Amino acid sequence: TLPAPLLAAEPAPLAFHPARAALVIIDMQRDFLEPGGFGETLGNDVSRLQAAVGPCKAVLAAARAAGLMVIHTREGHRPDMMDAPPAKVERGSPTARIGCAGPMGRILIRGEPGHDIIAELAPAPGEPVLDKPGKGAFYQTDLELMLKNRGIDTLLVAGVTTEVCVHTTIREGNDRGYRCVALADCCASYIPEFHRVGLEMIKAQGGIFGWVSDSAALLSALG
Ligand code: TIU
Repeated sequence: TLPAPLLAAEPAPLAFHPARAALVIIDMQRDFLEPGGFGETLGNDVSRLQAAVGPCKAVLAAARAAGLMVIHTREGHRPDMMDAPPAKVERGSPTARIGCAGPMGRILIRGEPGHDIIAELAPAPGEPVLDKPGKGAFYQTDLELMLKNRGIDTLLVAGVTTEVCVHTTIREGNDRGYRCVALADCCASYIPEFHRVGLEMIKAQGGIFGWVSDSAALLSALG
């Protein structure tokens, strides 16, 4: 068997087996990245998330070429919104909250154009697309079962936003025993300071709930 590649990361390099690693791309949806979607209704400048698209594209291509498991997630709710907690829905403005009609269809609702993953990062046939009702990818989904069935022990995490869904997923994965690596330039936030500090939090205290690496390091490790 081939030696495990070493991924340059902080606070320390990490050896990983490509057959036991999954690239998890979090919520690269039109609702977060394009004007008129959920992210904008929350008062954000959605253009800030564009920085992650190119690096995500590069790691997605490399992961596919190396045969890594690739998982895409989408945050959103059933059209009947029975899975949307009132406490989450009621936080938005009454005319532009989850379930309201917007330029890309109903905001954050499954099946609507805004809920789709952006075209640049479209899932390939055979790549699981995981619909999640919350911020974390483990909560009320079959992610853990899929990872267990494939013998995955390392999660390479990309997507948006760094301090919300990426963080929550890494925290959930860390508690379940997965080595979780945030790919810094493949993640982005509406709030640049939160992106920076969010990454710092993961790798502080000796890597308190994960590692931080980036696209160049992953491409080099897979190359
Ligand atoms: N608002 C924000 O920063 N993020 C979210 O609501 N969801 C995700 O991070 N996907």
